[in-house]
Amino acid sequence: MDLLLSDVHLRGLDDPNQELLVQLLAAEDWARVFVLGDLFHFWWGHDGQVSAQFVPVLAALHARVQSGGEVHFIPGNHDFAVGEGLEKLGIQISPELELELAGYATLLAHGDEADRSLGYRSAATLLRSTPFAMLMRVLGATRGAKLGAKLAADHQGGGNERVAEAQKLWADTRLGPSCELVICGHSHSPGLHKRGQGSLLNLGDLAHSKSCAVVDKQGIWPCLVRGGRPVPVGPHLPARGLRP
Ligand SMILES: [Mn+2]
Repeated sequence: MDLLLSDVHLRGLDDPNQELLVQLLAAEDWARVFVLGDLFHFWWGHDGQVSAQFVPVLAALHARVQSGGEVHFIPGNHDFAVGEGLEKLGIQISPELELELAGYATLLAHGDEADRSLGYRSAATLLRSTPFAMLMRVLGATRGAKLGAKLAADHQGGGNERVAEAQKLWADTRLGPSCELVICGHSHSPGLHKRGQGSLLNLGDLAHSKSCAVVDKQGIWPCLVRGGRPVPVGPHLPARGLRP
């Protein structure tokens, strides 16, 4: 079975969602774990170091790799400067992933690319600029993390419906003969949407909705985490053979 999750927005050792995710990662012998971005509320990869604040979840992800599983990480807008620390743990990093899931030609992405608003685009451009990277280098890990925590938008729960609508239109530009399913996060609005040329599955967020998805032989199941385990909710995408 595979596990798909996004938007945990982990803040540190005192964040109860860190233990929740550790439990979820240990709940099954997951063949593949796909983390679709914003695992951390703020992450900056300083020289391949990892923050002590996130050791429990990093150890749990590394344990999946050591038991023969695959762990894939698609950086989000809160953890795009991923550095080499995660790769050293055997976690595979890619900006997007195209693969077959339950018989569907699938694209996995964080989903922030859908937000073309000026405010979001200018903030994203600034944070990804060379001067900002130089500033983070000067500040170092501890002071950099303090600045990052201030800059990271304060998610108080609830989905962003404007972004969720923009993601439907963005998914339409990606769906087609070679892509039948788009899976993303970012808007914190879980939902399975039928579109003209395929489907869009938004994973929602593990931070507040406690939503994720599981893939097994029967198909792709939107889930809520209850007692550290994924519990299917709502309609699922039934598995099928790949089209010739
Ligand atoms: Mn995001």
